[in-house]
Amino acid sequence: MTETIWWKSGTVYQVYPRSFQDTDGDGVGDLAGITARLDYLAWLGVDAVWISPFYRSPMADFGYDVADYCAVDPLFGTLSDFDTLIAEAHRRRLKVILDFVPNHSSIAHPWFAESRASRTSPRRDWYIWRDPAPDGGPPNNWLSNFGGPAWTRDEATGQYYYHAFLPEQPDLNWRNPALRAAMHDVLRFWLERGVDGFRVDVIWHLIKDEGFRDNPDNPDFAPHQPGINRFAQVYSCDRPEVIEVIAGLRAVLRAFGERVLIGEIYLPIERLVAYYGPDLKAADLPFNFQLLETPWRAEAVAALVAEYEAALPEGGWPNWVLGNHDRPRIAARVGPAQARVAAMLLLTLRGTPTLYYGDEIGLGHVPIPPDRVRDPWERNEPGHGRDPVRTPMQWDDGPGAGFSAAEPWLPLSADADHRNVEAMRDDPGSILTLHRRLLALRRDHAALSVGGWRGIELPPDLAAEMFAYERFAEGATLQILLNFGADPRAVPLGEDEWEVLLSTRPGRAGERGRGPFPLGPDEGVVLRPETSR
Ligand code: TEU
Repeated sequence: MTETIWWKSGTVYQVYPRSFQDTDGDGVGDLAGITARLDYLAWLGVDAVWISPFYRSPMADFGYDVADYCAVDPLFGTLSDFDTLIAEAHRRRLKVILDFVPNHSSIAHPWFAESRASRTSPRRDWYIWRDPAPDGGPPNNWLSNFGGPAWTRDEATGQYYYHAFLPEQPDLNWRNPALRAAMHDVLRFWLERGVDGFRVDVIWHLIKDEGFRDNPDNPDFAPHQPGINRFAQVYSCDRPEVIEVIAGLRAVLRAFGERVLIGEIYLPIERLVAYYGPDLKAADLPFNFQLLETPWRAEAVAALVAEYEAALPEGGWPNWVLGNHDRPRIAARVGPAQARVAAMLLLTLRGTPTLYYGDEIGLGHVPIPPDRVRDPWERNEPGHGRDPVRTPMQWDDGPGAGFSAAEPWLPLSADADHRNVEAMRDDPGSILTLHRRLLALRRDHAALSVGGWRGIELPPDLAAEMFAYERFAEGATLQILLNFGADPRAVPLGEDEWEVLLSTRPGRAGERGRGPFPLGPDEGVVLRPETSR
């Protein structure tokens, strides 16, 4: 029997709600805007939409600082807007995944106000408070991911609180059972409203070393890196006890049926796969960010895929990510020609793909003038800010690119007049059409959505610039050939007749032939051998 659980066979599309669609004319996207664009998502052919945080928040980190886990921030609308969104999504057979931010709250959360009020407050232990070091300084050497120390001293009680991110984002204490129970209730609140799963923010951070030991030096630290990399984060995160906490979250979800738990985890493969948990009882999909970190070279990507496939635990379902709201846009990293090859890679590898909004129209790096910088990380550590990857979706060539009637909160890309959905949707050569065809192909071929994967062995001269593999299910096999280079290649495939199901170059679908396959520069193809017709 072919596995058909939606989060295995489907594609996830990430929406950054500030930047998808504004309906109330304030230059910032909102929930009603997402609802208004659901027809687009259904047309595109994705299966689930993951929405970055829209909870009540002072927006110090644009919603990753939550002041009320069960309320919609007025900037984005109301709970009733949310109920409409989910009903309309489900009507179109789209699943809705929320962003759950359990590692830290906002400093404005009432829990923190109570916790900070006194050393004996019943909620004191819901956050992480420590006495100063003997010299009065921070309790240990842990650093903030956004620059500077991870400890802030609170004058009233003389202790420091820990924050892995901004001082406005105090870390919650997941060793405390009452905090855990309160957070489980938050999950139930949204599950009861019909959400289909959660992407859990920095899930590998939830538990810190019990002894708060100093992190060791990172011998590979280079000055161009963010300051956080000065130390290897072995004690501040990725502690073994976290797996049981994640299993607890997943158990809450499973009581509601087949809801998905996706964990945000920036760790190397050998550590990442531990997050499936014993008997696959922790994260359903530990986010695989390896494509964000691997150099865009055929051999490096081929080695990565083989390593990841080999490392997965028995029954653990793979997943792939090419972009998100924290990392450079794929089109900016690899250029427009290779961005098409990258789209084919993402949507033909084995495992659930997550597509970042705007990547389907090839949005690149949008320069942000100094007076428009919004990301606090850019202010703390210039050059590391994430505004350039969070700019508004471009829908048409009207004012504000159809995103907003007002000045958008971040600038549009300079080519918005032609890099937009309206201009690209009927263009057979556009990257948007390519995405739509790839998504349709995944739906039509079980080999692509749920089938197996194996690498195709290439002669060394081809392997340097090409990555090739097969996907197979129910007796059918498809071949995927990806040219990472700018030279044409003749790829030996045996004597069978081949048929092009889809190419990154328009106009080749349906082409048939025998003998070596003529692969163009920067071209990717999905082929069907005659034996699989
Ligand atoms: O990101 C966590 C995180 O580790 C990244 O910000 C990472 O530091 C960055 O990609 C550089 O490696 C999550 C959210 O995705 C991010 O937007 C939030 O700012 C952060 O957590 C705090 O909640």
